[in-house]
Order: sequence, then structure tokens, then C-alpha cells
Amino acid sequence: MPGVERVLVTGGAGFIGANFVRHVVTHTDARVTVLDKLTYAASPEALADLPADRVTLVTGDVADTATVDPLVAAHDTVVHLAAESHNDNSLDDPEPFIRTNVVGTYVLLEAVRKADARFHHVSTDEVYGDLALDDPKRFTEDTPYRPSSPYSAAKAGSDHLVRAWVRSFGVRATISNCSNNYGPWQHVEKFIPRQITEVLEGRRPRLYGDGQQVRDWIHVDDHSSALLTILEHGRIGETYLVGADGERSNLEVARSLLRLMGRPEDDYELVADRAGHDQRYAIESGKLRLELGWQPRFGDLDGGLAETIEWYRAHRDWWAPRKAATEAAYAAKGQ
Ligand code: NAD
Ligand code: TDX
Repeated sequence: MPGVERVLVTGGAGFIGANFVRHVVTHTDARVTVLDKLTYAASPEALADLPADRVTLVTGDVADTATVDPLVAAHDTVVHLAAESHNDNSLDDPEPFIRTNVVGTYVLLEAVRKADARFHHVSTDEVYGDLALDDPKRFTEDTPYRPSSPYSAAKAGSDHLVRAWVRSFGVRATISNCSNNYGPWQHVEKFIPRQITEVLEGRRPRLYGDGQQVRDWIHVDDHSSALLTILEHGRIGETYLVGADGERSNLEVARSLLRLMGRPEDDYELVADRAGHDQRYAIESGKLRLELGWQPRFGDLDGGLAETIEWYRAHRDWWAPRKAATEAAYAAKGQ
């Protein structure tokens, strides 16, 4: 990639980060340093088979200036994925969300300002709040910010910091706001891997509330290709929405998973709802497609889900210990 030779990927041992690092190694000649605190959500295993002369893992906190400043100075590009990422956790304890998502982004922005590095901020469609189930609209780059949860409010705050550092200090940054990702290495606390592993353990998928909430699903490899496209061709100061027209209700996804796994489609349970549960997310990604020529490759959600089910079948040793701890926490909340 021209101009992108030494890339620092924060949160590169997490779900999207690890898939993105693999994508960069496969599709470019860049050398990658991962900066990751290795929280409960990290999977350094996901990086283990990548070539050591292309990928280096540094364990550290994005909110720690002493760690961040010298690392950023040694790279031409920073792709920022490190975050506390789970809405349910942010309802139980918001503090790490403020520290990592807001303060961590501030520390990185100050570092890229000093080093004059290119910065890409990976954010979420949740900053726009939610849409009603019967509303035909989708989110665009012009939708006003209206976040609902401590997680999405912290991500919204981090987006605002990035825009302020572009305008006030001339930092060379772009932002992307992506819809719900699925694919390999996603933590079992999240909806799709939780339901797949429930079924693999002989239990039933667990839907919050009435299961009618809608999410707009994208395969993580399509998110990775969008991030690379923005790094290569994105205009500084711009925001790009990333989505693959994958709107489905949670109930529809659960039914698909049950069918693909050979179980009756109504073999699910309705459990306690999430506080402040966002009803619907939907992304209009025309700007990224028309201006930068990006296209998703995984058009068929059921095909992507079938591959993901097979991946979880083959990686029980990785998810089983995480599953036990995650389910104990959900059980305490009636979920
Ligand atoms: P994840 O929870 O799987 O991974 C997050 C990673 O960040 C982990 O490896 C963790 O150890 C690391 N981390 C956490 N705090 C850190 C800190 N203080 N310093 C350094 N590293 C730290 O999350 P994910 O689902 O891969 O999401 C990655 C990014 O993409 C996040 O910024 C998230 O907001 C954004 N995003 C996620 C989705 C999604 O559907 N998962 C959709 C849109 C945007
Ligand atoms: O067991 C469950 N049952 C259930 O019905 C779980 C874990 C979730 N849900 C519902 C809540 C949501 O409507 O499924 C939907 C998806 O839930 P999550 O996987 O927790 O994702 P969401 O809250 O939509 O946020 C995700 O997408 C945007 C990521 O976790 C965020 O990091 C990203 O920013």
C-alpha cells in the first residue's frame, strides 16, 4: 500500500482487529504492530500463525501515554480498534468504557498529532441511536448523533474528538462507522457466537425481550476490506458508513442458525430484555461504494452463518473457557 508501510493496529488481538491484521498481511506488504491490553476480549491465538517478520504484538494500554507516544512515532499509520465493545457490559460498569474508548482515543490523537501519523478511527453505527422498526430510513453520514448506551455514548465521544483534532490541529484522520459484524474469533458474549455455542452445548438460543429488534449484519472480512479501501483511497477528514444490506431481526437470525444446525426453528427462549435496548440499526453505505468503489463479498447471510457455525464447531478449545465465564454472568441477570 503506497504510504502505508508501518501500521500500528490498536485492539489488534480482538475480534475485528485480528481479522483485519490477517487481511493486511494477506493483501499488502505492510508490517503491522498490534497494541493490545489483552483484556478478557482478546485472542492473541488469532495472530499466532501470522509471520513474525510481518506482525509484532505489544501488550499495553491505549490510555497510557508512555506506551503510546513512542509506538506511534515509529509508525506511519494508526488504525484504532481498541475499545471496550459490549453494550451489556457497559450497562453493568461504564467506567472502563470511558477510560478506554474516550481517554484512549484522546491519548492516541495527541500522539498522532505530535508524530504527524495518518489515523483511522474504527467506530460504530450505534452512535446514531436507533430507528423504529417501521421506519424505512437508514443511517447516513449526515444522521444526527443520538447514542443510547454508555458504550455507544463513549464511541460517539471518541468520534467527536477525532473530528475536533482534524479541524483544530490538522490531524490526518478518517472515521468509519460500521454495522454489526460476525465471523471467526468473535467473543461468545456477542449475539451470533452466543447462540451458535448455546446450540453446540445442547441448549437453546436466548433472545432478549420479544426478539424483534433488527441488526444490519456484515461479515468481518467485508469490514476489513472496507477499512483497507479507506486507508488507501479515503479523503482526510471524511466519515464513511460501512454496511452490507444485511438487515435481519434477532429472531430471524436465531431461526436461521437453528435450521442450519438441524434443530427446530422455534427451539429458542425469550429472556430478560436489555435496558434501553436499541430497536433497529440500518446502514446506507452508498458513499463508500460510489466514491471509493468498495463492494461487500459476502452477499448471502445464511452462507456466512453456515461458515461461522463450522468455525465454532472446529474451535471449541478456544471458546469453551470463555463460554463458562460469560454464561455465569448472563445467568445472574436472567439472560
Ligand atoms: P473486541 O472486544 O473483540 O476487541 C477489542 C480489543 O481491544 C481486545 O483485544 C482488547 O484486549 C483490546 N483493548 C481493550 N481495551 C484496551 C486498551 N485500553 N488498550 C489496548 N487494547 C485494549 O471488539 P471488536 O468487536 O473487535 O471491536 C473492535 C472495534 O470495532 C471497536 O472499536 C468497536 O467499537 C468497533 N466496532 C465493532 C463492531 C462489532 O460488530 N463488533 C461494529 C462496529 C464497530
Ligand atoms: O444473548 C443475546 N440475545 C439477544 O437477543 C445477546 C448477546 C444479544 N441479543 C440481542 C441484542 C441486540 O439486539 O442481539 C442483538 C445483537 O447484540 P450484540 O451482539 O450484543 O450486539 P449490539 O449490541 O448490536 O452491538 C454490536 O454491534 C455494534 C457490537 O457488540 C458493538 O461493538 C458494535 O459497535
